[in-house]
Amino acid sequence: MKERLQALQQEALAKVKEATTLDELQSIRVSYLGKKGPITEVLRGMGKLSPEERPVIGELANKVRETIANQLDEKKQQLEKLALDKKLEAETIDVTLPGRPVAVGGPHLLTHIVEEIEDLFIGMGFEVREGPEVETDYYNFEALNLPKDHPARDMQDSFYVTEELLLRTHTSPVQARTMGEYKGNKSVKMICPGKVYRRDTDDATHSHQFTQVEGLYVDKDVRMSDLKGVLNQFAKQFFGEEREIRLRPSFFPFTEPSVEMDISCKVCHGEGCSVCKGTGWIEILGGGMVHPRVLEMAGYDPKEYSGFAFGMGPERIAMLKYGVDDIRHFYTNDLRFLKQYHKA
Ligand code: 2NL
Repeated sequence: MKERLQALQQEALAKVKEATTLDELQSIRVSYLGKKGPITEVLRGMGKLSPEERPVIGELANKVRETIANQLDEKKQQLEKLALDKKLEAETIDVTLPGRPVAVGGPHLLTHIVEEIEDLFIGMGFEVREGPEVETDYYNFEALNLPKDHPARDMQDSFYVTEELLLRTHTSPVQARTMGEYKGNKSVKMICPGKVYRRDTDDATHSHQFTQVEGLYVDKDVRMSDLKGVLNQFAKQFFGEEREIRLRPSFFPFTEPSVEMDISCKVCHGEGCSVCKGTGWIEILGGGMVHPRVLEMAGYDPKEYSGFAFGMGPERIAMLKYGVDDIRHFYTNDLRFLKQYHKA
């Protein structure tokens, strides 16, 4: 019996040593140490042994069982470690691989232009103000000297939300609101950039939604010469020191007198060419002295206060500065167009 146990141990240990998978180990464990295994069988047959032999064989059988079990455990750990190493090896990340490029966006050309305009006016002491895009009829028209029967208020020209509400057709209502807030006791020096809406058919030079930057300076003793000085400063900083400006008489319901401002053509410097259509000048904005009715409606006494106002379209300004030939380029988001103007 002793020999049989020793032989079993040897046999089992040899099999454990050769085993290469966890499944194999498990079947060795079942066949040698299981309830129907040879060692259990030996222990079951102990009754037939003499009282002297019984403790010796019992001890040996337990030892054999223990030895086999220990070896099985040890081998199991080895195989598990091997499997883990293999798995880790397969999952190795090569940190030296170059990364995938990430597409980086940038400010839209219009955003860039508007910020540039803002900076120039901030530099001259103007504050930047914004207001609602859905406006009341009062602030969009009435407060700007556009009475109910004025042709600019035609339903055909504006997007109405209700009888009294519409998408603003210019950013002037922001200025009318600001003057109203100041209650006629304070000077106002502001610009207001933002989106405006008109019921137009889109083409190369028209869009139903576009951008406007308007400016307003109200104080005691503001004159047309102040308007000319501020706009001249703006034009030279924005377009270049060599550009000249000129003012022509014009008409807007909210200013009197009204002007339009041209800058000298950068291509021909006033000689006349195809860019300026032979005139030597390019129109860039409109403005004038705030109409006394507009001051009055906002709570200012026109005998004490005066002001100038102007408005420009950043799309038109960007088109002139960069030679963009179609206003729709600003809204159709063709990256080939937009990327040309990305700054680092
Ligand atoms: C243009 C012309 C203009 C104004 C805007 C204005 C605002 C107030 C009072 C008086 Cl609160 N005027 N704004 C005045 C003249 C012209 O815009 O061609 N814009 C694109």
